[in-house]
Amino acid sequence: ATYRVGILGATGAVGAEIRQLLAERQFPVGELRLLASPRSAGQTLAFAGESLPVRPVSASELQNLDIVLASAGGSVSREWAPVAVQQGAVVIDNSSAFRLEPGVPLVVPEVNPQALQNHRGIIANPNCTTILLCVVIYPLHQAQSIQRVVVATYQSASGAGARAMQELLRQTQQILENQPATTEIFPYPLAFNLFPHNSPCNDQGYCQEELKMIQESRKIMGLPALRLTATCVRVPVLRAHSEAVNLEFSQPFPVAKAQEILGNSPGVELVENWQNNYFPMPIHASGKDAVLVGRIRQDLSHPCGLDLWLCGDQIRKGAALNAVQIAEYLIQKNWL
Ligand code: 2RA
Repeated sequence: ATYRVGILGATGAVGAEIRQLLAERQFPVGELRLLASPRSAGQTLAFAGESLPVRPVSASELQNLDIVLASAGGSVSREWAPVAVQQGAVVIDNSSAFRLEPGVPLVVPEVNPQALQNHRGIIANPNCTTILLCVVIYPLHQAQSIQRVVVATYQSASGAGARAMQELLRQTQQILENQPATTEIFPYPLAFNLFPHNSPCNDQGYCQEELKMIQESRKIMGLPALRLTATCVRVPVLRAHSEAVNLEFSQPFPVAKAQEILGNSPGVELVENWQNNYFPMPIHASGKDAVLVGRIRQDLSHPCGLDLWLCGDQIRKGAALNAVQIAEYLIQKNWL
């Protein structure tokens, strides 16, 4: 069987990665329709040896599709995902619009694929930082319940889109030429700098990005009372996020056991060489499917604590790959 697939947000970094992954993974595409907001439509993009037009999204353009992979921002998803579902498509949405809604599965295929069975047309792809975290900590949680998570993120420019990556490159050039770094996407210069994630803060001083990690991790892992705190930071890296993670268990968790588990977990690659001080780096995680994990060590401040470090491609596993894997799973289980 083949499927009529729509990419909504086809001109963005994640949309481009989805198109590439559909080809790379030989997804059974019968028809590919490229859609974007009216301001982004008009160009043509290549797929399977053809040049396909990027059309402005509309109700009629969303007819006769089986799967829509959406990554065009929350407002576009809120407006058009229900229209696509009403017309018979299953929508896998990368925006935050529906992630916490009851009845909308929020899924990392390596963690909670069974949640897909009860979808009602819309499936939410989690935030990139949450996907990378859950892929790594869930296998450890299955071995011994996690009591608390403390995570600090080092987030690449790509999380703010393709234009943000261009901004980092431009600012770097400007600074090397002794020019002032100009800002359009980010509120502050990112080149040779870093800043706490600039999503809006609530009255407890947590920004939206940090709240996403807390709320989404709880929903994905089915742990509504999970104690998790996060500090999200934007760093001058192009397309891979890194995260420093501290886990607290109720019993000591042997490092060797954690390394053995993670070395055999789906979607995870152990990169751990203490002698040579060789650990996961964004330059090595970029372009890879796997989340790289290393620096796994006993927390010296707590007998039941474990520290680890991870890097994962924000555009790929953090967004596009996770969404395509969800679509593959739906097909495999005939849950479309
Ligand atoms: C960011 N995770 O990195 C958010 C959105 N992709 O800004």
